[in-house]
Amino acid sequence: MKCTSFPVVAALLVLETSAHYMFSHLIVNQSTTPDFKYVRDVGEDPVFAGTADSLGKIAPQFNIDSIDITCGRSAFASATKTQTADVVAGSELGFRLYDSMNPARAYPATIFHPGPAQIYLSKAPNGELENFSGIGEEAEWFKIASFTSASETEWATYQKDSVNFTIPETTPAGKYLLRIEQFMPTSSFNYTQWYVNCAHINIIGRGGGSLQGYDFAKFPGSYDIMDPGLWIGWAQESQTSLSDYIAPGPAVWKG
Ligand SMILES: [Cu+2]
Repeated sequence: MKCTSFPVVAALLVLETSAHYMFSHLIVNQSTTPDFKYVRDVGEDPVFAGTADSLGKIAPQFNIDSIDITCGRSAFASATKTQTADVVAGSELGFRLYDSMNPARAYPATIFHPGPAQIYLSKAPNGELENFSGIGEEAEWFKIASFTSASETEWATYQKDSVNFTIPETTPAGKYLLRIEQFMPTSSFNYTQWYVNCAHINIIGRGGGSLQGYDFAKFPGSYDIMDPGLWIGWAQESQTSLSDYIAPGPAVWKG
């Protein structure tokens, strides 16, 4: 399914929005926490502003050079009202899609667009998450999980309602932005759809892992639309094996 950034045909628009989603729930200790309790709330795509069922919030982004690609649309505006979840290093966390607990909702809460999902951490300077946008020089993002292909023809997270991963056991203790990105690479130039959200977490643990020499990412900044991991025919129409897919960004840090 293709996505248009402008509502050219109303019928198409309805179909397309049925496929969108956002990661509003953090999963901690195997429980799904409330919408936007630990995840920064986001603004609406103006095209869908004021529509029911948060269509404006779940609408994808297309511009990898936008500051909204860091944590979602206008997410920094929610920094002071986002709570911080205590998390023990070595434990499993997850992001769950908006309203996946309500099966009565008109659209399916699954990762409907085929593509990879990746998880990043960036430590808040001075432990002040409320003052940390995750954007610019002070943000040093390192990748802790990358979900690409499950087989030659299937993406690992396709049609799942959550993405689960482990915080490396030796991650230095402290307050972090935890970022999820899921996107649909396309063969149409600069048409990759992005779903991005960030949670506030306080990592507790013995630490000891070294990030010295790690090639930190910047959002925006590190991703290039010319990267074959973003702009290719890897989506469903592709004949190429997904096993050959290489995700953008630095290596996964294992602690
Ligand atoms: Cu779409």
